[in-house]
Amino acid sequence: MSNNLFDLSNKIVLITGGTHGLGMAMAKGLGEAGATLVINGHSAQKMEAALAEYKKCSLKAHGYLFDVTNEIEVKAAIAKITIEVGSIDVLVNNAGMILRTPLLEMEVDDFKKVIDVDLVGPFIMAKHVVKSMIEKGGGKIINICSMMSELGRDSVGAYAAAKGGLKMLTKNMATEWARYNIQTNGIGPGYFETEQTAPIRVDGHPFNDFIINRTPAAKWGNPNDLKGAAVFLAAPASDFVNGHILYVDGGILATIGKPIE
Ligand code: GCO
Repeated sequence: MSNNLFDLSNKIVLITGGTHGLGMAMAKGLGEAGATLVINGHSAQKMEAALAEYKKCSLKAHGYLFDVTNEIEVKAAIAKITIEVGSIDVLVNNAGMILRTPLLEMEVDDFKKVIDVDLVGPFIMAKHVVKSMIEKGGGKIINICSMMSELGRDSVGAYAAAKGGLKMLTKNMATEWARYNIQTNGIGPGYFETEQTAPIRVDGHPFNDFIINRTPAAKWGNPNDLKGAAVFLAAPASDFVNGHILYVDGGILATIGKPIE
């Protein structure tokens, strides 16, 4: 069996929202496997700090600032990346946002904003990256889903709608593009130690206790726990995997949970 199943040398990986959090952790894993990283972000300050971090880790990384929900910006950025770095082999649709507001209180514009970033953005990105993948005979798309692709939770209804949609969009991308040797899959992170979850993770916060109880592994995930899933779905090892959402959740989706002691 080839020992290159997990080798990403000579692969160009574009990861949206790669300036921090889970995106940076997955990007580091992909870079450590040999990939050249193309990092999307929307903050020049965060990008500068992120590129310094990737350099400190001796990883090849290029930064591009653009809004994944703006098709004109996406088209221009992908054209620029293709000229300056090369054509994209792996797209990781990681950029996302969340607004924690009960549906009854949520403004329609806020609902639409979450859908735009978390669902329409990945569609726009994939639509414009897949063309060159088809031309060169293959590629990989990894959409970052969520526990909310499967479960609801108070106050994250827009996010759940978007991430549930992203799960099905992943399956439809797989359906339409697998014939071109493009594998489209998802990663569904459980609850991780990130900026996004910081407000609900503080010691003593009822949600923190809830997650520790609800997760069979009895802990929050460390972003580095996602590296393996990202490398697997970006590498030749997953060349016959299509439309699969790989949940990295410490067992949350495996169980109904246990009584709170
Ligand atoms: C929340 C959390 C979750 C996690 C992640 C779970 O408010 O419930 O932010 O949404 O971030 O998406 O998979």
